[in-house]
Amino acid sequence: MPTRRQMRVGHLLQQEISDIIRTAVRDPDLGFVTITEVEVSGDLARARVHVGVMGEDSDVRNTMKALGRARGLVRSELAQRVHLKRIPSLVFELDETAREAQRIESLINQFESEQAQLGRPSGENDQQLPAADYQLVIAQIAELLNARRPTVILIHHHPDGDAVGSGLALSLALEQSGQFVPVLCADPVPARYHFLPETDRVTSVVPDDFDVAVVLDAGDCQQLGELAGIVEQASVVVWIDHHRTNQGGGDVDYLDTGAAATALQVYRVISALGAQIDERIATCLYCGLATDTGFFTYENTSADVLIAAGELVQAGADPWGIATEVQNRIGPAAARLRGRALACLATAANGRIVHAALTPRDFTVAGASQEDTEGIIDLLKLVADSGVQVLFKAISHNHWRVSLRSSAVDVAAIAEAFGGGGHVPAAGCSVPGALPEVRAKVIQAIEDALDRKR
Ligand SMILES: [Mn+2]
Repeated sequence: MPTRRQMRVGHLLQQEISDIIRTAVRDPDLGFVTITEVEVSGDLARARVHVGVMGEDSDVRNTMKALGRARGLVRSELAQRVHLKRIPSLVFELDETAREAQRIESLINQFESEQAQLGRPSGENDQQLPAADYQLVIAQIAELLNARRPTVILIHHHPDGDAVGSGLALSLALEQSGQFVPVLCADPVPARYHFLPETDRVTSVVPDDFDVAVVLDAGDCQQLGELAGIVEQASVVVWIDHHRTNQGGGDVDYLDTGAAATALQVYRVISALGAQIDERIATCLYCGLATDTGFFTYENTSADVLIAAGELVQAGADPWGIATEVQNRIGPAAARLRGRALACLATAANGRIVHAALTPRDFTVAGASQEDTEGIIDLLKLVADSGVQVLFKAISHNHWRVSLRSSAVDVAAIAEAFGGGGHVPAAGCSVPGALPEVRAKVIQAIEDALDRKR
């Protein structure tokens, strides 16, 4: 058992060595290193520095060699930074558990996505990794972002409160260490989120030079719309997402289907960065949490979510103000569109399916656009005993965007069958064809799913 003094010195060395490697070691062979632990001998003369290294085997070998070469430099830097009688000799050791954890996580992700493809309804039996198992990947992301390489953040097209809030929060946090990081999005920020700080950082203009891309809240590249190609251009891709259909694809994937919002994951990353959660960051993260949980009413509203929301309110987020901005801001066109959706509401499967459609004519008469459809699907939930809600929104007479909600069946699996995706209780897809056919096909798929449930 190490003494308390050994542990204290070990912890101090861990912090300082991480910082020295990040800021003072300029060896081009050095990859992404995370100092996982420093063990100090009883006489404080020797220290074993355990390191996790990201990447291929060759990256790991080169990095370990570079660390060996840097030993003298690290010790002399330490001598200037820490007040110890003598600086312990250092041995860098590869922490295989770190690589093992990464491997296991990717296996689990693969398993989950295979389950998703099989269309298996997942509910209470879903294998969910406890938050502790993500600590390593969170630390790796923090390490990478603290290295201050030119970075861009990418969020999904048709951005929602979680995408915009997560993107801006991370950009604001990175600004604290002097980095300006734009939030790239194929579409503009909807008006209801204009109250968030620095929304002009959300842009579709891609900077000439960047090295790292952080993808947030997008289930796959297609979700990035016209900016999908950016992922290929980055030398390192970090993917942070909570969609069950996400199959990974970044160099570092932090995929947590148990997280109610990407904002919750970004909150953990920002905390690991050592950034201060100020009022602006708290507002952005709270907005993400609130919008992805239907203002803390959907089934994904866990204790974790409420605890995080409480912390964010303590840090300055204003729940009433945010709810007012996001929810009570529909214009007359959106209100008319809601009316048209409710007026044509119909049911199927003995009332268990509630559906409505917005035709091109509905949009024209209401003077509304696609953006005005947000929230309409939630109105369909008002109908008692409806297990599944479906909204058909015209892209054209022969192409329909379909939103699905359910507390009874796995709508992500249904959406996937039509080439879409999403979460178990909330998903979407777009289906070509005339409305009667599209509606019949989708409702049949839901009825089949309901039958299988019986
Ligand atoms: Mn989300």
